[in-house]
Amino acid sequence: MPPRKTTNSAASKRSDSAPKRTPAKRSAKDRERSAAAFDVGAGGETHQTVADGAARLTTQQGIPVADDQNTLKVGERGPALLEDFHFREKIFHFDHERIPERVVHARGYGAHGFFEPYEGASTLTRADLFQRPGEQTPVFVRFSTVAGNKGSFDLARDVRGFAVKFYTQEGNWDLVGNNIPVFFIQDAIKFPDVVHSVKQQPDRGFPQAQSAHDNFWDFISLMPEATHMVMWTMSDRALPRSFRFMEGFGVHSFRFIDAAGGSRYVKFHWKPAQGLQSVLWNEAVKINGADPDFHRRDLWDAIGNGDFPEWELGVQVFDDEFADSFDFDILDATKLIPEELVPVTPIGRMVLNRVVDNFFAETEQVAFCTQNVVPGIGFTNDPLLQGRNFSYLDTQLKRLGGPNFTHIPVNAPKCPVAHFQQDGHMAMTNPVGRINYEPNSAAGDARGPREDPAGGYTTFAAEEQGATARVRSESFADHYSQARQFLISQTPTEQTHIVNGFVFELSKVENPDIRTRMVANLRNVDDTFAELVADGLGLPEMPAAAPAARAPITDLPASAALSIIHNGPETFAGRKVGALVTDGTDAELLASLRAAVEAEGALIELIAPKIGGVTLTDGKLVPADQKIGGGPSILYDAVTVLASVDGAALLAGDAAAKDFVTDAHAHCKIVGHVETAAALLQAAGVAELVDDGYVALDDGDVDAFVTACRQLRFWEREPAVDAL
Ligand code: HDE
Repeated sequence: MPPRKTTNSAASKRSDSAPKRTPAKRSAKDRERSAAAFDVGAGGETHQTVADGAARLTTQQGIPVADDQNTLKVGERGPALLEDFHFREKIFHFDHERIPERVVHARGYGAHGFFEPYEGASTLTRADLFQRPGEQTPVFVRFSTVAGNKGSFDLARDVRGFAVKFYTQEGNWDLVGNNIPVFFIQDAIKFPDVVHSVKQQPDRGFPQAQSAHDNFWDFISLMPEATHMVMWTMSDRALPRSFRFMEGFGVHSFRFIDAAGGSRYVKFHWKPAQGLQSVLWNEAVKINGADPDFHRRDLWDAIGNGDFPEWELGVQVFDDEFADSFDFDILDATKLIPEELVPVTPIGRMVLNRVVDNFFAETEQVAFCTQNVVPGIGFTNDPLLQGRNFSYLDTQLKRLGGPNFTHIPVNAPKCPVAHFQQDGHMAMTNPVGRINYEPNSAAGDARGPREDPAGGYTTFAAEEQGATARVRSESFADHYSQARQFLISQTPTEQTHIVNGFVFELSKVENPDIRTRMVANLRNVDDTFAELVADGLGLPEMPAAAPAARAPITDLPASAALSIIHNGPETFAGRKVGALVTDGTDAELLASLRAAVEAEGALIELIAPKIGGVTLTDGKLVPADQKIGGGPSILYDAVTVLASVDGAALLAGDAAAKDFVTDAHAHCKIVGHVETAAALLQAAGVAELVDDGYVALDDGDVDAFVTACRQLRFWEREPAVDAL
């Protein structure tokens, strides 16, 4: 077949496929319209054909397509024909591209990697993936926010989901956790209520992806059991700098079953090798505008750059004796077990080293189910966990449209699968042969699979007794003691952020009674703390403390493990410096700065007046990574201001350049600067405020800058800045 002419002429293409009308029959108006349609329809695009060696375009049925630009019509302007099967199939498929988004955790981002156990893990559980030290088990991880819809922004003040699917040789194990070790509620029956209260209000359809509104705080203020959790969600934990810099928790107590069939309780912890790090609220608000995809981009870029994020899996293992002696019920998901009481034992590590090929196929279709456990891992009676074990399977049916979602590659086990389940929507892996039932009298392979009493999953034989009742155990009644323990475990900087978090959120609440009720609850956590919140809200008078179901324990010791600042990294590795440059920036300094930052395992991006770049002192043009305004300092962990005298004079009148500096200062970032940039610092209003978080780079001491960056923030500046 002669290659079709590649042309901008839609008219000539149209004449290939559309029934022809003789020019004589066309009115002048027709010709005019046709010419206009040609101009608009062509849109300047080149119609690309197989002539350049590309694969042949087909329909879903494999039928080769000759024209993908025009629907089938009668005449050039005539009615479209229903027989246009290519058009109908294309639009039909497009109309059905979306599947229901997750009712919670709709916005998320996933990646592939592996898990490998350490020596000794096999003594704790018979689970196959822990048996052979160093042997890799593939994993898929999806991080998420909870409240926002799929298209919401990444830096919501919210809990983050941390869901891991282990494709073990004995089936898929899903550890569906969060980045906060406790939860809002104790019993699964309240889950729809807490989720309704936080998501957009049903009449107006907003607010989106935020808890700062009446419905949420109304519910929370009436649910004392949520107090511990909201201490966490008002803290920096709810504003992670990156998925890479946050912890993960299984939250519930699970069971480890060992080779002898013995059971001990276990709580799971993921600790990031990169150290913990969060952003400030004022920063988060701005990041959401500048880059709503900040977290997903970070993960995508880090893996793409070969800077593979890594977490250590740790476990707190304990027995009934500890459970009985503990001040709280180990089945209560609003409580944690301090690491000082039961240490976290590292049992393996997880590395994420591969981004998805297709977001929809993998990240959107991945179906986590808490009830996916493997031999060696079991449940407890935590009423939240028991409820989840119903919910996740049920939700997958709705989202993925049928019972065969395990046939989708991201959900399919990577071990042999054999059963007599069959048919249903989209059945992809189908049994062969005649036998689809058991028992059967067939022989050999034709028999199909059989149960394995010794190696198969056996539920731990827990002794259970009691009368059927809808009750909440008395052992779940303490709602405030651990909230207080969390508070006193924070550094003063972090405590201030928690106060600010409550003040911000409750200031968005329109009904003053809700604010008062919430402060009344917080009095049970700590009086001074409650007073600070009340003062921030301008509450006319302090309410009496809310009646507590059980008097709080006030002498629980602080736990350093609960603070982010106490668990920061010792390096600046994995972080990013934003360097503001102009024409005339010192080439030598920039080169040594880049070398020092990269030697630390961090990245540097150049931000310049124009994306085309700047000419340095050596006369060379270096391209920029961002134009000022597109690369505000909120997107970086530390900044340097390297403008030349002329460049600084120019930028002193540029609002985005001034914001770059002012924000870096307000967000307590480490700022490297040169004397020549003084005019910009002056214009940004920080020239007189230079403190120990500023590093002068004029003498080329780039190492001092990198060393300062390791502290991530210069928190001593914060009281003076008060960037609420
Ligand atoms: Fe979930 N949760 N959840 N949850 N959850 C879902 O399942 C549910 C809870 C968590 O990246 C849903 O597939 C109930 C605690 C994560 O795909 C749904 C209860 C924790 C993800 C569901 C809880 C979580 C979900 C929605 C109370 C931390 C995202 C879509 C009993 C330990 C997984 C879906 C992903 C998702 C139900 C409480 C973590 C509706 C009923 C506690 C990380 O099934």
